Amino acid sequence: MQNSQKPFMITRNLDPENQETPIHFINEDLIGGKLFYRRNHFSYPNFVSTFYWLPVGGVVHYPKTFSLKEILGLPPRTIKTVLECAGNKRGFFKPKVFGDQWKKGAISQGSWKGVSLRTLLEYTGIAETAREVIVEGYDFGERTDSNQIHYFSRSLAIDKALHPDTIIAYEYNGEPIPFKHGFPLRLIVPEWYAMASVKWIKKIIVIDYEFKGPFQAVDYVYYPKKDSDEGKFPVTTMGINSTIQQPLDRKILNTGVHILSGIAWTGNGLVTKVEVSVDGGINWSSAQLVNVPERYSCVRWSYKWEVLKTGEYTIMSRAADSAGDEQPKGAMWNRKGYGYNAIDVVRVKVE
Ligand SMILES: Nc1nc2c(c(=O)[nH]1)N[C@H]1C(S)=C(S)[C@@H](COP(=O)(O)O)O[C@H]1N2
Ligand SMILES: [Mo]
Repeated sequence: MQNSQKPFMITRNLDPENQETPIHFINEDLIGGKLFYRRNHFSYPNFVSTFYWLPVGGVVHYPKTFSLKEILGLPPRTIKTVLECAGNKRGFFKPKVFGDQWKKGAISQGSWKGVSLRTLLEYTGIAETAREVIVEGYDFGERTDSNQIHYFSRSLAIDKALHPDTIIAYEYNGEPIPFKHGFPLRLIVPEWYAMASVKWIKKIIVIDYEFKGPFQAVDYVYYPKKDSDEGKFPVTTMGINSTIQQPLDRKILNTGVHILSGIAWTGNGLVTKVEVSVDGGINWSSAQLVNVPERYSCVRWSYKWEVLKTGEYTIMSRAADSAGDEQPKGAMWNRKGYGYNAIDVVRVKVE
């Protein structure tokens, strides 16, 4: 019998649209546009894509405005990557923090085709004094903290901007990028939390100073203290992380064999190991990696669990990466709730 049931998005907000992926029910390697989480700071932008041009200026030798056709004609680069919102799993921080209470679904994976930002900057050249590259989106709105209107824009330090895998994408999974995910052009910055991957690119500006826009210098900054900004530092690469997809939290199971499964990913090298505990973290066993770890991508893992005794069980997953990082027992608390990557936990009852 064919199972025609389909998962749906989990709504956190409608305008701006913030919806999470039903990650527990997704086994595909590439997440299609329909179930790709949506995270927006503002209402969707209005612009006429038939008149689309991309200006690249600032401290460059030859400022240039690229047509879409020109960009499509440059040597392409395709990157399969995870995009994870820095606020993914925010809802699990203790004490709780303010902001959308994302659970585990503010994450996607897909294949992005485009041109290296580096290639565009080779056409314009960059001044010796160049320090950062600002990428600005078409969407804008008023911020709650300042009542000022801002465009969504972010910068990258020159070395990151010139990394060949930092691309200006025009295709997602072999199709033009879906509008909600940044059509026609979106910056993709692998290994970094997804705030860096600016959608609906309006312009690119090379600067010789430090960019201080609010999505750079106010938001997407870790503030370890509740009442002061002491010790703050910017949000950049994704931490080592894993998510148990099955079984779901608080599931009731029978005795016998159950396959525990999930995903693991990192912004620092490769996932090297995923371990599972079925006794609340006392004993750990290696999970089987279902696919060979690749840079930028999720690893799928599974573990065959035979349970003969009834009772309550705490199941955990813990991943490690080639940078030598391992998921911590508790996430590093920070006021805005970014980068939650504690060991994943679900509880089940066997009866
Ligand atoms: N122009 C623009 N780009 C943006 C954002 C935005 O609000 N506007 N949100 C950022 C954040 S915080 C995330 S997590 C991802 C979300 O991308 P998605 O909606 O395609 O999942 O886009 C990033 N790029
Ligand atoms: Mo995000």
